[in-house]
Amino acid sequence: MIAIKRLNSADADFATRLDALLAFEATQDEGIERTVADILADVRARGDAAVIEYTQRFDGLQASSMTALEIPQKALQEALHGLPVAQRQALEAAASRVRSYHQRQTLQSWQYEDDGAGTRGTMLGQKITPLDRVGLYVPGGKASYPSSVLMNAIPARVAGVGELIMVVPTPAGEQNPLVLAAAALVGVDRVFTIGGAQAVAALAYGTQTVPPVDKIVGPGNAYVAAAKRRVFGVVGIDMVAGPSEILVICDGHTDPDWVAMDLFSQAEHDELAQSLLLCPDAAYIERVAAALERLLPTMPRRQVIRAALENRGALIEVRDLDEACRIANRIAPEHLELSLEDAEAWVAKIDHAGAIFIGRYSSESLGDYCAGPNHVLPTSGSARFSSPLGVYDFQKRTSLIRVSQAASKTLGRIAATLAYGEGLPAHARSAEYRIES
Ligand code: HSO
Ligand code: ZN
Repeated sequence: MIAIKRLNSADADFATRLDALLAFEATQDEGIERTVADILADVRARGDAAVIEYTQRFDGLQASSMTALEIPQKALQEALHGLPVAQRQALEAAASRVRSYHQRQTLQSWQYEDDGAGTRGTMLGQKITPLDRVGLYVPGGKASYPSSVLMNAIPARVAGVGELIMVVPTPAGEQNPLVLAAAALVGVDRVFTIGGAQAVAALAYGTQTVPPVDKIVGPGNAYVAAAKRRVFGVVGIDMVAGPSEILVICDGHTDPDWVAMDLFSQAEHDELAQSLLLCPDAAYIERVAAALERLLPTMPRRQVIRAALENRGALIEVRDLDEACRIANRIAPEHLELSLEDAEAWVAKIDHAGAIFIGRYSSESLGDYCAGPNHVLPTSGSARFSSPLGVYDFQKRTSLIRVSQAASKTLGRIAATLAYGEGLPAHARSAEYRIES
């Protein structure tokens, strides 16, 4: 039996139990923080030599120089050409769909003439510029996802980022050919086989060999997350993502096996992943529960799935679909499936979710790979205030101000008055010089 929690929104303790289920704080481990601070300082001071030492210590990878830790372009191309045809085609199809979705996100520069009374001839605007250089962190080992290489690199490329530097740890030298092929496909400029806090430090501060970047994106373990948090300010970072989450709202008319497998799909990522079902039909919930039991033994990753379902999963009976939507908004899940009749009509009721999958055929797994939208999404309720990774994360906005002579007098009087009010007379005089001219 899978000990997945059962909740009912009609129970008196429902709110408390839901809160307990959602409580997830990426704990800041003292030990990790100290280790990471030391590594960052050391790489900042000693550059390549420190990165080489840590890579040997943590990944068991011997290198006489940083050059030995860089994968040449030729090897990336070979990885791409060496892929089985089906994988190559799938990767290309996914990349092209993700590209075409993200092209629609590009921000455009704009400007307007301010021709109000006394300000004629003034132009105001916003100029959009891509970041010069971005670092992409790709985790090593089992959490190394080629799809994440596409999801992080493509929006950067679409934004027009000048240079993309990827880091990927290869413990004991083991490289993932699909990851390298994805890097080649999206045109990553340089790839280093380094990881952990030392790789984040190298990207943030630069070393003799690794050029310093302006922003670091991509998922990583607790050390990488801590390092990203610490270098924030020196460089930009994307977000510090928590474990994957899926919330399915079902009306009780979808094949229960589909819903069970959708719950498994995120559960198989991580023992702390969260899979939730909201449904008004108690009998249907039992059918899903039975499907979970029957299908689990067939899953190669059943241990991770079981742990996730038992740790943070739940089957939740609700009064009706309206209530389900209210609870979904409270949860603000990373992924929300509306497995409903006339699903599109319910989208209006959802304000907080990273991505909404509309209708019974829109399985969340399609969004992970190839639907088009980004799979880097806000987790742990942060969809209340943040958005999927996108092209706009790789573009900056610069304000443009061109004041006409006439407007300098009109605006000068307003500015000078406020400046004297703030006790900043140099500001006031600077504005007044133009009035007096
Ligand atoms: N669901 C994950 C992304 C992913 N799934 C990659 C499969 N591969 C992020 O929420
Ligand atoms: Zn996934």
